[in-house]
Amino acid sequence: MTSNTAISEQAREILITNDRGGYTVPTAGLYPYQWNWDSAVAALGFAQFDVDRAWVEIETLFKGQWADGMVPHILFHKSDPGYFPGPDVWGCEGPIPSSGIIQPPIAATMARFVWEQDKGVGRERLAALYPKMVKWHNWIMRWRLHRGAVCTTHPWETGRDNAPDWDNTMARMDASDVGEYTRRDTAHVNSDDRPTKYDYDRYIKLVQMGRRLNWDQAAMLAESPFRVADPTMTFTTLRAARDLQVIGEALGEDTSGIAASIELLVTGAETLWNEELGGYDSRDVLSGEWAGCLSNASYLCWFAGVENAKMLARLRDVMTRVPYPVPSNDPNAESFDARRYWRGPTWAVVNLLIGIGLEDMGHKTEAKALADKTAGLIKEHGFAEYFDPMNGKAAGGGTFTWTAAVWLAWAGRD
Ligand code: 9WN
Repeated sequence: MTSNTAISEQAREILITNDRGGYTVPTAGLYPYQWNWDSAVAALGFAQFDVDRAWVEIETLFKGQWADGMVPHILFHKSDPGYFPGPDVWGCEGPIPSSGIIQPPIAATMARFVWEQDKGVGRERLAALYPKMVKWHNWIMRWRLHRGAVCTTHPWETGRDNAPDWDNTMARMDASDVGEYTRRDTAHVNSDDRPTKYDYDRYIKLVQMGRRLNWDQAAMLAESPFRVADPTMTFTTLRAARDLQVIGEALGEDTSGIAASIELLVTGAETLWNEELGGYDSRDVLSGEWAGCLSNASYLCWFAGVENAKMLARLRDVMTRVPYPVPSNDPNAESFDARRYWRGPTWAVVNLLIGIGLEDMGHKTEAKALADKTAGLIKEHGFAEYFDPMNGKAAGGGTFTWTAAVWLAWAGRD
């Protein structure tokens, strides 16, 4: 059995190898660019052995911030034909070629952790980032809110691409005119582990619409058939607001605007409670329909500082019933698929966020159990993109940046 020290050495090596100079790629080949939430987690990983490099990761991400405050989900620093859709398909005009959508805003939370790692050195770097992070937060509050919950305008925004949460909404979309295109993901990994063509047609259709509307938020709001209030966006935005408040106060800033955001988001989070499901769910704001999905994002309530006894009971149950928790979809659901991306597999990165929340909210036993189970998964099956929750087998891409970071910062800690 490989020792924890040797695994930590491998994890550091992955971060260093995936470093492209100021930013890391999630994994070579499959994802050759800088992804927003992957990068925030990479920063947390780097902070365990190179705090300066951790700051650089977040600073590079914010170099891609648009004038209106939006921070894109992908920054295409150097064009690479290995990924589709690339910069030519998105047609965006930010300071760095990019996509036109966002991802879960966990950068502020990770920046806070990096700063806490070394407050002396970090203060100046944090102070420079703070107004940019607030600007992005305000952009989300301006463009993505529905009854205080945060909406996603594309499945890719949530980072949970093919989660069953979007099935009803996607079924109402007509993508018959999307045209020919060549996917690149299935050239890198097994197509059974990836979203289907049906899903991809709709992903691309939404990109084509955004481009036609020049990525104008008001126009997209009026025209897009895809607008879903979801637990990932809502809980991570609420968490970011709480961290921005702490950071702002430490820097001596006026945080009253952030306090107002927190209040609104707390009420918004409760609009995601589906009593019939007995869990936090996604709701289509255009049709008013519940998705009826208990996902790993449902368990991000504690990450957002939201307590819920029913969710805690569910978590305890899933942790005993499922050999390698937390699955991205309820194993009892009809849509459950143990290997297909966000329709069943366990993601170490979401376990990290759930674990941080549990720890913060005083659920130490559950937090420790989840960290240990995640560590076991990585020890047995490597730094995979995600894992089969039933047998633990690795799936998707390998030598994954965020899985390495999860090991260093949380699961593999003594
Ligand atoms: C689209 C990079 C990203 C993650 C997402 C994950 C996957 C991209 C894709 O990879 O999404 O953004 O092409 O499948 O779903 O969470 O950030 O690791």
